[in-house]
Amino acid sequence: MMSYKFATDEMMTKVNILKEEFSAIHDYSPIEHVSHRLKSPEGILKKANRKGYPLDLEGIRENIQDIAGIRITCSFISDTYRVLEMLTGQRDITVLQVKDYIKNPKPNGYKSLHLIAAIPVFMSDRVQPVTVEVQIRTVAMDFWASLEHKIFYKYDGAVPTALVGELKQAADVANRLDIDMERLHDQVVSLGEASEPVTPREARPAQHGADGVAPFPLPRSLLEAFLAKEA
Ligand code: 0O2
Repeated sequence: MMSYKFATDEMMTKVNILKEEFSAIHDYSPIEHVSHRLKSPEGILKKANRKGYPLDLEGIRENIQDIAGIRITCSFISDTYRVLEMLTGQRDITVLQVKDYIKNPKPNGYKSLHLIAAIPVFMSDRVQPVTVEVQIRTVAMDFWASLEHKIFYKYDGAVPTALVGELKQAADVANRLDIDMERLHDQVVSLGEASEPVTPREARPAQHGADGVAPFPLPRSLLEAFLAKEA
């Protein structure tokens, strides 16, 4: 369990770096929220039993791939694929499997991207590759999945047929919302781009210093604060 906790910490750091970098440098971050959980020993045994996996350490380690779990929520569907690409492109992450339940939703309406990846955990005497499951989905998909999860457990898996139908309808509504919100977002972005006057690069005045290197632009307020301090 300790190695799974360390792997979760490492993956959380990776995701938080992406989130912070985007917030600091770009207008918005494709990552809205990130959370993590470790499956409890009881939950692990229940799943192993339900799936008929061998109930020993090796069997569990090989077959249960979501002991360490990270969940990332994004605003838009395109962001989920963008985040997946950013994570799978990192050199120390070994992609074991990608399950695309967005393109191929489960029959109940469940949508999400699942990345099963191995991440190296550096212990005092060895490097251990540890499996982590990263679920990436939109806020609307997450809202639906949380409620469906509660209902599933409330009925111990035997959800009444009427409710199953209503959940499927709610999943379709959530999907419609995702599509409409992304379309609106794209419209707003393209309107913003159209209203910005663009100066061709070659027409801009050269702003290089004596050493031929473009100066790093400092915000005016920062310069004024320095000058005021000096005075
Ligand atoms: P918990 O309590 O969230 O940990 P498979 O062998 O591929 O058929 P497996 O290994 O369970 O099944 O993989 P899968 O289907 O990708 O599911 C992994 C996790 O995704 C689940 O873990 C859930 O967290 C989530 N998930 C998958 N299907 C659904 C669904 O229909 N509804 C909701 N709400 N979540 C789902 P656990 O261990 O099942 O549950």
